Amino acid sequence: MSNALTLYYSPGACSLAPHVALEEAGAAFDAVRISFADGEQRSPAFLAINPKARVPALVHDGFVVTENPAILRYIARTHPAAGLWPDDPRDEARCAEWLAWCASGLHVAYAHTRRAERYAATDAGRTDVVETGKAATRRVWEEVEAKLAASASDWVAGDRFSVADAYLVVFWTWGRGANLGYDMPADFPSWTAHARRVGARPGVQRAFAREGVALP
Ligand SMILES: N[C@@H](CCC(=O)N[C@@H](CS)C(=O)NCC(=O)O)C(=O)O
Repeated sequence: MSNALTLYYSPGACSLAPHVALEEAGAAFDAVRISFADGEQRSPAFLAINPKARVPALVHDGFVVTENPAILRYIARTHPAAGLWPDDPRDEARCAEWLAWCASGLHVAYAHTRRAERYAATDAGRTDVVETGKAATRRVWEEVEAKLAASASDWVAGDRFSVADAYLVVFWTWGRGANLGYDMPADFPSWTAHARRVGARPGVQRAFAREGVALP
């Protein structure tokens, strides 16, 4: 059996998390770029891989995994030597907690600011969704900052880098993006210190470079 591993990603999107994880795992993989500008996430070829029309999608010997928490766990499980998933039960719970929060809290709050058409049908409704979403996103970003400020560890789940750190750094990059326009170092200093620790890692740097995303 071949050992083909392919990540479908779009530059700067949430697929940057598994991209980082694969590089940190030292995996041999193909990175296939999906252009949102060209609507490639809705192309028949991509819908055959992920009918949800979203990245990331990971394909391993024909086995398709979607959804960041599942993909990140799968990468960690299939590359155990990289130690990307904590061993200690409490660190593991913390890692799973961060993955869930990133997917259902940070990402969903942000989606209201960027993809209002998913949530309202009228101009007035969309304006309200964006404004309410921006307030909700700011609150959740402040919650992340408070957690990191209170943490004694360099990493979010235990005392070593894990897939949770790979996921969290994506939202740091979205914070500095034009849509939110936060001054991340000034307003979120503990999160910025964490993002810079993540960004100092060679595997992280390879993934950011391939996607053309500036390091924290
Ligand atoms: N719950 C999914 C969300 C995936 C998702 O929303 N991906 C975005 C990029 S960050 C996407 O593919 N958007 C394409 C679109 O909205 O058309 C996960 O965590 O993997």
